[in-house]
Amino acid sequence: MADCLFCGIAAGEIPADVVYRDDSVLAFRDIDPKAPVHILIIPRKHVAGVMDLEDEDGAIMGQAMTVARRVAADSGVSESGFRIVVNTGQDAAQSVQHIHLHLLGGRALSWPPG
Ligand code: DGP
Repeated sequence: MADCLFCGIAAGEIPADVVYRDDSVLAFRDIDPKAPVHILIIPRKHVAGVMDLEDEDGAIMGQAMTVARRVAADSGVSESGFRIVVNTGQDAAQSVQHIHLHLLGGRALSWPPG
């Protein structure tokens, strides 16, 4: 989608530290990490947010979660633990309108989040 930052990253038009890619999903390091491991996992398909998901998107989001498992293992946090977050809408401070999983780990994470 034109003017979408994460579509630009998925297309290779905007640089990012990509840690995993396949035909449907991309994972790259967050530009402003909130933990020693902070990786964003996105579907290549443009979906603005959770409320924009269609029934047919279930497979690709399942693939994104499977990639999260792989990236967690590759990042060395599968034993210590990690958190997967999907910020959705204004109250969750979603700032990029292309659905993404945050994978956060490498330190003890407090709960509940702020
Ligand atoms: P959210 O607030 O949930 O929409 O998270 C968006 C995340 O995207 C935020 O943690 C910072 C990250 N981000 C914003 N711009 C860029 C960028 O140009 N490159 C990368 N790698 N991450 C970005």
